[in-house]
Amino acid sequence: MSQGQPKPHRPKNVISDLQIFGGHPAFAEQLHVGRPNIGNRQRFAERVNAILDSKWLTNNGPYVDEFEQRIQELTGVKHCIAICNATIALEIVIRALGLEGEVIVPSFTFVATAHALQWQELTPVFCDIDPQTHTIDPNKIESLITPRTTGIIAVNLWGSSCNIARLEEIAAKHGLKLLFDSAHAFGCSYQGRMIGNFGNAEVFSFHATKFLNSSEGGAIVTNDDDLARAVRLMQNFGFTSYDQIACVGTNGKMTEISAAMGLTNLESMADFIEVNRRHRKQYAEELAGLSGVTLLPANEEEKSNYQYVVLEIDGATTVVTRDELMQILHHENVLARRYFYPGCHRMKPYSLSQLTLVETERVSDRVLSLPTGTSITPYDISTICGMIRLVVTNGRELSEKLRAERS
Ligand code: T4K
Repeated sequence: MSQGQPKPHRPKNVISDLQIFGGHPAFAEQLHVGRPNIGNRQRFAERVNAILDSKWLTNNGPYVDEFEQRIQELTGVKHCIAICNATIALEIVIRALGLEGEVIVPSFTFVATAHALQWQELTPVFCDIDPQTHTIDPNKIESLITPRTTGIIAVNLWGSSCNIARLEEIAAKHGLKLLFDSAHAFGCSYQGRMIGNFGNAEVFSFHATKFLNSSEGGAIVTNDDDLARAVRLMQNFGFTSYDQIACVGTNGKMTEISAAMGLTNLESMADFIEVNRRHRKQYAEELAGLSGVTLLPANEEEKSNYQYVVLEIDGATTVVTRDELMQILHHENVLARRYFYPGCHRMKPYSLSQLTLVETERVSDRVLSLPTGTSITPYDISTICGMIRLVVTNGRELSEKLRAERS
C-alpha cells in the first residue's frame, strides 16, 4: 500500500460502494500517473553537499559530465549532451539539424513535440498513427511530403519504439532528416540496439514524471560528430570561449543538482524497471478477460522501461465510456490520465486546418494511463483492477445511472 494509506473501508462489490454514488473513496491519498521514482537519498544528499562545497552549480560541471558519460555507456551512443529539459532539447536539435519549412510529426504525442517546431515558426504536419503501437504510421508519411518538407520527428512512445527501419528507409529515399522524440524510451531497445542510436539524433526526457528523472532534464544523443558539436555550442549561447560566439544559441544547460539527481536515480534504474515490469504484469493478469478493456502489449523481445501502463477502453463493448471510467477512478483518488487527448491536431494552436486523423482520434478517445512506479504497491493495483472490473461488468447500469444524474 502507498505510504500511510489506510485500507479501503471494505471491498467495493456493488456500484453503490463507488465514491461517485456516495461510498468512501478507495484511497485516502491521490495515486498519480507519474509520481517520481527516487533513488538513494543519502547518495543524493552527498552529491548535493559536494556541489555546495565546490560552488560549481551549472555550466557543464563534473556531475553533468558524469551523467553524460553514463548515458553514453548505457546506450552505446557516441555523444550525449545533457539539456535542461526535453522540450528545449528538441528545439535545439531541430535548429542544429537545419530543419525548416514543414516537418512531419505524429499528432498523438505530448504537445511539446509540436510546440518545439511551432516555437521556431516551422510547420508541424500531423500524421496519423498505427493503432497497434500508437506510433507514427510509416504508410501515411509519403503522401504528406511536399517540396517544403525537411524532416520527420517520430515519437518512441510508452517505453516502446516506432517502426524505425521503415522510417529510416523513407527518410533516406526523400532526403529528409530523421529525429526521434524518445522522451518515453530511455533504457529501451529496437531490434536489440539501444534507443538513442537511430536517425540523425534522439531526445530523452528526464522530467520528474519519467521513470528516470533528474527533476527537470533531457538529453540529445547522436552518433554524428558535427551535429554533437553544433548542439553543444547552441545549448550554451554559441560560446566557443569566454567572449567568442560562433552561432546563435540559447541556454539549454542542465544544472549540477539535476545531474546529481539523474546520476543517483541511474544507480537504481534496474530496480525501477523491475518494479514497473512487475506492476505491468499484475495489471495484465488482473484485467485479463475483461471485455472491452485492452492493455497495450509490450514487446518482450526488446528492452523496455515499462514506464506507462496504457489501457484502451472500447466504449461500444463496455458501455461505460473511457471518460466515465476515468471520472469514477478520479473520485476514488486514482488519477488515471487520458494521454494524449485530444491529439495535437485538435488542440487550439493547431486545430485551424480542421484536419481529421481517424486512428489518432479513435485512440485518443480510448486511452487511459494507470498509475505505476515505485509509489504504487501490488495492493493498490489489485484495488484499482477490482474497481475497473466492477465498473466494466456493470457498465450499462452504471452508465445509465451517471447519465440520469447528469440530465
Ligand atoms: N515528448 C514527449 C513524448 C513527452 O511525453 C514529453 C513530456 C516531452 C516531449 C517533453 O519533455 P519535458 O520537456 O517535460 O522534459 C507530464 C510531464 O510534464 C511531461 O514531462 C510529460 N511528457 C507528459 C507526458 O506528462 P502533465 O501535464 O501530465 O504533468 P503533471 O504535472 O500533471 O504531472 C503528472 C502527475 O505526476 C501529476 O498528477 C502529479 C505527479 N507529479 C508531478 C510532478 C511534476 C508528482 O507527483 N511530482 C512531481 O514532481 O505532463
